[in-house]
Amino acid sequence: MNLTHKIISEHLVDGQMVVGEEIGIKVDQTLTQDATGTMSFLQFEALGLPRVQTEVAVSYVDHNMLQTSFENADDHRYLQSVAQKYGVYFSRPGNGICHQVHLERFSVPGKFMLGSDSHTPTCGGMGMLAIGAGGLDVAVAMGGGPFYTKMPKVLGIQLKGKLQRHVAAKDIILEVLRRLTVKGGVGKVIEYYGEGVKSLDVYQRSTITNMGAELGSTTSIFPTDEKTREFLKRQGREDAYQEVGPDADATYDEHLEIDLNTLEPLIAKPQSPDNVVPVREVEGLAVQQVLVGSCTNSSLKDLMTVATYLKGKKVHSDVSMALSPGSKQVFQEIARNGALADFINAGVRVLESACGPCIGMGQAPGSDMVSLRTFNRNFAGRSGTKNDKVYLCSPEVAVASAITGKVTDPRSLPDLAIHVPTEIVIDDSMILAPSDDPDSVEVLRGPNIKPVPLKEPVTNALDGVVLIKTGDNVTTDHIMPAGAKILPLRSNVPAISEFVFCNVDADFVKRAKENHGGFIVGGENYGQGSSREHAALAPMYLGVKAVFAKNFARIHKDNLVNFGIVPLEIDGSTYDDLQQGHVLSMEGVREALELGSTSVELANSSSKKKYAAKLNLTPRQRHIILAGGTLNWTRANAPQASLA
Ligand code: MIC
Ligand code: SF4
Repeated sequence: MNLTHKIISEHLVDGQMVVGEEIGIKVDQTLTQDATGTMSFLQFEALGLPRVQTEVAVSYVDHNMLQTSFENADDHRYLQSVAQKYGVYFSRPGNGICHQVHLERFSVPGKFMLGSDSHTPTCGGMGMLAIGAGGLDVAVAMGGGPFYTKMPKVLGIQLKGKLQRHVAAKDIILEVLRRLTVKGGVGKVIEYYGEGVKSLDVYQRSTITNMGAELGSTTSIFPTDEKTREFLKRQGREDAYQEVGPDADATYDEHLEIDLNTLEPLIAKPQSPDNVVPVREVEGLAVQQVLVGSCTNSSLKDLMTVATYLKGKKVHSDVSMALSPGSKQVFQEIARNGALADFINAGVRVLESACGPCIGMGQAPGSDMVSLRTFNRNFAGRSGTKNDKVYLCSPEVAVASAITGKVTDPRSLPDLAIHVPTEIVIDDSMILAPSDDPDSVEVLRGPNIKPVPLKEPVTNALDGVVLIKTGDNVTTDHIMPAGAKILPLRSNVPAISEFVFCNVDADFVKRAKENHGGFIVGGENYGQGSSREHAALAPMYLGVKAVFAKNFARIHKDNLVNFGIVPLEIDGSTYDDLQQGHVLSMEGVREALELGSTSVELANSSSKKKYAAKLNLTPRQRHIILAGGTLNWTRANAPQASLA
């Protein structure tokens, strides 16, 4: 067996491990963050359970950190009180980015984690099977319910050789993205193996598993070894170590090989993480912003690398450089060992330990400015600036370019030793344990927190107009943007709904309201990117009844089902034919869902054509849509003490 199969088989509570069939997996740990967490905890409360049921549940505050008005601070207070009451650890704002902190303080090899953030796979660098999902799936998991998904294929990536000077772990995942594209990982777990693994430490492995999310994959995972033990030892958690890995004769459904010896520094050009070219192809391009941080590249090692090359130098006068350390631990270490002074001396703008600019919370680049970021996503407008020019690269490329003011191949840097401290101070004072006396805890809600809207069960006939037709690879950032203006509204669905598709089509919301809802038509990989369920919840609130797409990204499809919107697959010619404003109708939708039919007839009264739309849903998903969404279905089907 490969490692993925081993962990799934140890956690399997429902179904058969046959590719494409639905399986239920027991959840050991959950992770939530504030931007998805308020909704997730409101949903958990709606389930009516007294306490979370998983071994570990942690609630982080790292996304909504700008407090330009009362909303975010109110949400933080709600999250802190609800965590105290229901048995959840609470990582306070300032303690760091959820994935980095979880890797350092909670990750355990061989365990299964579900997180309400698409970069949950970061902990795959620790030999965990860690999958991102919508907040509602995580709420159900906190209640003890299994996580349901289709049994993925396992793509084995064999790493050969060793990275050469100034070539980074980031270049490995950029190379995978270059080869597979943003849809190449759909339906697959990516498992790394081979002799090249040994040379990578846990930070490097986690950069790779983190950005594996950009492939659309279910998750990514590495085996554990002495490097993992060393990492845990530094964290004072050596007893959590367990050797996990594939059998010597393990097989994979698909296979790829990467020769680390021949890999060179790479960069993803705007506006997609798979738009990857060698750095030398864009070398010399003037750069106006360099940002180091995000859950991909903000570890102690990354920051020490950047600090080492910045020491005694100044950031180029045309460049604004900023840094957001991945965790308080990392921040504290660079302060203790003097690297922070090197950043300050060089002219770096030091931000707090949080997602920050990665989710458009500040540092939006100016008009036509080139921004180089060590982050994982450069989707259009995500930085907060329309028509942005965001390039994704390694910390080595970032620092080399910050000094010269133009995109620079880091192999021109000298060879300096990078000292990563081995003795680190462990201080968990920013992680609050849950209360021993839950009855005494009052859950505090501010006026920004509105109840979760529920949907009526789906009707037998669905009709309406096509409200929008999109192209391929539309991201949840297109559907439901984030950023400093919109993110504070995550716990207020009526308010956030006003921004659906706002950067793509300013009239979408008006049209949806005038038509009392309707349909969305999408291309391939519809809804890729983040796990934000607001990309389903807000359209549902506006009356969207069904989405027709060539195919869907995994998490977004699950989120549509969770909120009772019917996802239907259409072929290329149907897609070509359907246009915005067309009036569509489907008869017998409930019957089709009840009988398990795989197709319904879609009539287009504008073009007078009829098509077949495919219902590619598991029996469980059909029941959920029939019930009007997961909350209704779970409440009707699970005993109240636990959802197990
Ligand atoms: C992201 O990187 O897009 C986010 C913000 O972390 C999202 C979660 C969210 O939208 O709250 C993700 O990756 O799931
Ligand atoms: Fe935060 Fe960016 Fe990571 Fe998402 S990708 S969790 S916004 S740092």
